[in-house]
Amino acid sequence: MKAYENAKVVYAKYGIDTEEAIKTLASIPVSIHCWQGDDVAGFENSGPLTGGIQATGNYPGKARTPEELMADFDKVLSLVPGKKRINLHAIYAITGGEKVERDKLEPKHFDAWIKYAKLKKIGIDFNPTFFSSPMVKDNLTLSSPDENVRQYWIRHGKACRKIAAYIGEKLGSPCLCNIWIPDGMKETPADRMGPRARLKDSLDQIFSVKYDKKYIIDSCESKVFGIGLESYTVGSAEFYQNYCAKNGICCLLDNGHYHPTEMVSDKISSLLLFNDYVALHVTRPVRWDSDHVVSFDDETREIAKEIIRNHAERKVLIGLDYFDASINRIAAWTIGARNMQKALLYALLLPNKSLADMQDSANFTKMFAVSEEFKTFPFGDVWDEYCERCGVPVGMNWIREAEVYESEVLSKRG
Ligand code: RNT
Ligand code: ZN
Repeated sequence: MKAYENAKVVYAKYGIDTEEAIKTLASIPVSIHCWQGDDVAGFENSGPLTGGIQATGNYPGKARTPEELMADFDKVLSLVPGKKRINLHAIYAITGGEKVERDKLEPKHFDAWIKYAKLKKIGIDFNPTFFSSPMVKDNLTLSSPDENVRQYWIRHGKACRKIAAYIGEKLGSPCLCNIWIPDGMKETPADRMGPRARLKDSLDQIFSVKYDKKYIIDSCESKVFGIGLESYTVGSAEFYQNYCAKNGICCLLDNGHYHPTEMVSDKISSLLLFNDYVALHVTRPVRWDSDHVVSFDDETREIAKEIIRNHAERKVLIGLDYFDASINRIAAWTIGARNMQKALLYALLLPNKSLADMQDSANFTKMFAVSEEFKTFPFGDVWDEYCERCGVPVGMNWIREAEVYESEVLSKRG
């Protein structure tokens, strides 16, 4: 008997319909970040990556142009099953060689990406880029005491929201526009309130322009610290949770942005109770916000479980955020995206209702025992079947394709 047919029977014994799981999985979009393809470089050629984030490694073959990045992303799309979106940053504007200041960016600079997305039948998400710029002054942007600097970044934020709304309208799918700023301090500040008050005012100005929610979903991403900014982060978790709650904006949780034993999987339900949407940056922090490739690990599965068992597939906007420059970037992209989807499928193949009943009847012994037993259920056979139906390589076959692409395309890049 085919492995999948066997798995189907095994799961059916516990009331789990693998066909239903496959169908649901195919409907959940995962927004794949474009910045894994070039170590968050973008197309401005304006200098190093700043903002307290870092891509480490020097693996050859990174994309240097829009054409290369799109070609690489094509490859990834062919290796990752299911529904995908592409997550862009403002520094990936396609300006035809012209230098365009961040505060002067326009929707037309993303027309090529819109065309690409239409061709690939995927949605686009968007991020203003508040880092890697000479306009970041003393590590501050929207919270800068220098009014020139602050206004520049406010204009950038406004320009980006206009672009995001345009993208959402053109593609007929709301574009998540996520604001993350690196603003912070290496040393203990003398004034914590001042920068936060300025950030609050900057956001008020940026969000004063109203767009149709059909086209844009605004979010803000908090953080605990960055490299060289260890002592103070202006846009902290409390700051944004309060700002977002008051202003009807979506919180974006990056699971590298909390204290090491603080889990994003535990935060999702609280936010779901009060909000239309919760956005995620799924990543893998190793000892710090290292942005390692997403693994099929406990926390990724736990995040997926929170989405699935709360039936929040439409409310939780799943995005990936990592940038590993030490391995083949196509493989890094593919592994992380496939792992996110595997985690969702894993969660879909659990007896979620029975487990919740065991919890409510205080049968914690059985709840734990059953959860552990399911770890060795034939989940992989359902995953393989899913990949096959989606027309992407099954099991390890994708690795060969990434290797061929490396030798035929990536290795030829200077
Ligand atoms: C940084 C944030 C942010 C960036 C991307 C490139 O710590 O996680 O989301 O990683 O915008
Ligand atoms: Zn992030």
